[in-house]
Amino acid sequence: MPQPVPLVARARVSDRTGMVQLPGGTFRMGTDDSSGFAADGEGPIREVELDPFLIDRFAVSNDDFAAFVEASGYVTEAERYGWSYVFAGFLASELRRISPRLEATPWWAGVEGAQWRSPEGPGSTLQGRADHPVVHVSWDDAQAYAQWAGKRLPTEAQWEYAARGGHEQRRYSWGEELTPGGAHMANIWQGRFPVKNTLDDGFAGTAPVDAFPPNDYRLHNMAGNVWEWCADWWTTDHDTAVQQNPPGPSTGSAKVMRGGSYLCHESYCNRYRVAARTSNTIGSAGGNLGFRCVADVFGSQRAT
Ligand SMILES: [Cu+2]
Repeated sequence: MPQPVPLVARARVSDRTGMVQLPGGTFRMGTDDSSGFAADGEGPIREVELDPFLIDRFAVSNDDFAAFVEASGYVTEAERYGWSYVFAGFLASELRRISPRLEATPWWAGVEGAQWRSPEGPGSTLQGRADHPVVHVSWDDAQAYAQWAGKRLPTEAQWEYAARGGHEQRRYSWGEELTPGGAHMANIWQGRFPVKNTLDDGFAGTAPVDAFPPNDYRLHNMAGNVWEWCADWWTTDHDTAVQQNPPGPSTGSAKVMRGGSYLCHESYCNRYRVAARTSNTIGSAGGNLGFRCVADVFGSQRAT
């Protein structure tokens, strides 16, 4: 057996702009922490082995997505359907009045004309948000971007391994405390959800993709800001045998999302924890859902 090398020390920035190469190896995925959401399938903890891979240091930005659309002529699903979900608190009163709400989560309004270029519907623009994560992109849209970029969506195991930053079983991607020394480490909700956001972290909606300190793998916003699509179909029933490069279930009805968003709040949904997870159907889009990509390490082989 070779001596284990600290994972953090082995991560290095790749030649490929904005990506970092992670060493792979074995890590413990999930959590058995009772303060999490057991029904989400956060546990049980299981050992996963991964080959080395490259991952974007940032979520795909509006500028990145614009380059893709310009080059390919791609039209997103929210544009084709003609509407998407927007946090009602961001809407002008007129739009708020006419936009239907979701019954269980009335802070979500279905807004006609909401799409990646107009995140709050008609009249809203990306001005000042070129470096914010693209939102209102479905899983299919994210997949199309990744293919164009010569990349892939991360498997859920890759995503969680990356988010953990080389540390075993911490609560957050930066450590154990939500605000160490009073510092905000992620773009989440402060105040009383969903009526009052005190903006202690500086942001109501999305923040720039490089906002907040990176984790120890130099990855930004693995918690908060926007949920990130993963490649895997959703399940809450995990294989506990040691798995190598698990791709998730072979089929399903929803795809995994990880990381939490600017709407996550301690009292209601603390899904900015590094083991937290949720799902959405592949055609779904919303104002707090984006993605980042991974790629293979060209020509490399994992030492066995
Ligand atoms: Cu949440």
